[in-house]
Amino acid sequence: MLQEDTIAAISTALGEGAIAVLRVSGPEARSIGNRLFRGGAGVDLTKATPRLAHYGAFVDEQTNTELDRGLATVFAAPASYTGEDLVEFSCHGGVLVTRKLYETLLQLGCRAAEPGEFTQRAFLNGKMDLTQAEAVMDLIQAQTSLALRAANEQLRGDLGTEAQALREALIGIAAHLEAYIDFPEEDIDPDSGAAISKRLGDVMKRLQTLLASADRGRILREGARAVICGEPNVGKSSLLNVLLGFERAIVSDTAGTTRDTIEEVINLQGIPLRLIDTAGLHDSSDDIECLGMQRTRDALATADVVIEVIDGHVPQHPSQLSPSSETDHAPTWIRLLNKADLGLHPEHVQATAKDNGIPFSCTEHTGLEELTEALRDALLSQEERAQAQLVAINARHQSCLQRALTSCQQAAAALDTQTAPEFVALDLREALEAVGEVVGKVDVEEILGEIFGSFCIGK
Ligand SMILES: Nc1nc2c(ncn2[C@@H]2O[C@H](COP(=O)(O)OP(=O)(O)O)[C@@H](O)[C@H]2O)c(=O)[nH]1
Ligand SMILES: [Mg+2]
Repeated sequence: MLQEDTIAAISTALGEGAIAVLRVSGPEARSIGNRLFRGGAGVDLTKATPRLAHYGAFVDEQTNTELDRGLATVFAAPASYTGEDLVEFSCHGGVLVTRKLYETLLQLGCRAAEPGEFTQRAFLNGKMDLTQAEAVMDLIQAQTSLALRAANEQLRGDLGTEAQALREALIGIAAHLEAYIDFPEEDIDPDSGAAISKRLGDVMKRLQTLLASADRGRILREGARAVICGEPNVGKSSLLNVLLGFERAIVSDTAGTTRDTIEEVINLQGIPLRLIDTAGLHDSSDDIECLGMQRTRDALATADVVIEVIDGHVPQHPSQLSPSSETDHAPTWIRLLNKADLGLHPEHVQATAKDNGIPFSCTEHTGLEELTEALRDALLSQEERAQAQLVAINARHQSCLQRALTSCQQAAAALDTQTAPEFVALDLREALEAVGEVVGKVDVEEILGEIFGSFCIGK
């Protein structure tokens, strides 16, 4: 499925740097590239040895002026990133020189590549499945080592392999059913029915395991949301600064200093964590403060974890907050008894005895390890962190897999109630399509044609 036009792009970030890389891919890549590049020792890119860096000059053909000198590397189809003929040019990393080379390539007949088009071609030419193409982006955008590891595993094909295995299992089940559809007067005999149910149950379990990684996927890709809340002056902004390692928020003993939410991302031992400092919650008639408090409540509604800061030095006021009233999705709730350096009030000492609060001090940094551990536990379980595999699905995979699971559940229910095998087969077909979408199996119809060709649904 090779593409007809030849595309070009500047593949490195535009700015001053030691080198920049331009890429050309498509049927004319070598011939167009050869018109830009005058290889030393008479190297001709249309015939040059692939995967070898050739040194030469980049020349504007029309004016015969040299634009720069650098390297050209040819990758011959299908052994290239895109699966097509591909040439990579490395030039000096100046903004102007890079642009000039790029414009020259366009003048010579290349089309400007769309965002992601090289990877799209790699997918269309069967170099990678859709999950791997997505992983390329995840890898580029990864902010922490865990996110990077997850992206690498997906790029290696771990998720694609599992989706492929699930497809094969579903195809097997469909084939098993086929016999009964060929002989419509026969009911599925109980033994076969049980065997099919068991295989279907196994597929559903594996779908559920994948679906359970959706939260982890979102956290690794977008960062978990940790909302710092509590009454005014308890040390919320101080906590943000301690966790960030620099003075980001204004700390003051004047209540109501933080009026808007402040967001900063930190790397919590591999987990990207979006820290959100909020305006203190208390009764106030100040309009701006009330708006700030509304933002606090909005932030709480989408929190993965809530860090409630309490002034541990004084007895606790009746709380304005409670885990159930603020959110409908029950984030992990961590209570920090701050200002422990001033001495904890006896009431809070009791709370710590019941494990209901971590003694903490922003001024002396005590309790930091306990807080870090609690946050890590809240976001990724011990097991997840230690897991050899870190498959973590994204929102698109989640929607496909959820549809697949629903269809499997319907198929299982149909089997239980001994509905005609055609209906079970229909549900399986839907499940198969949904799993196929995960890897971008565009030829689902073909495979289905093979299996379902002998079916006459609706007779
Ligand atoms: N002694 C002591 N004072 C603290 C601690 N944390 C914050 N403070 C002080 O408490 C006041 C309010 O702090 P701030 O972070 O602005 O509180 P916020 O209103 O909850 O954001 C400031 O004067 C801080 O210096 C702590 O752990 N120990
Ligand atoms: Mg504050």
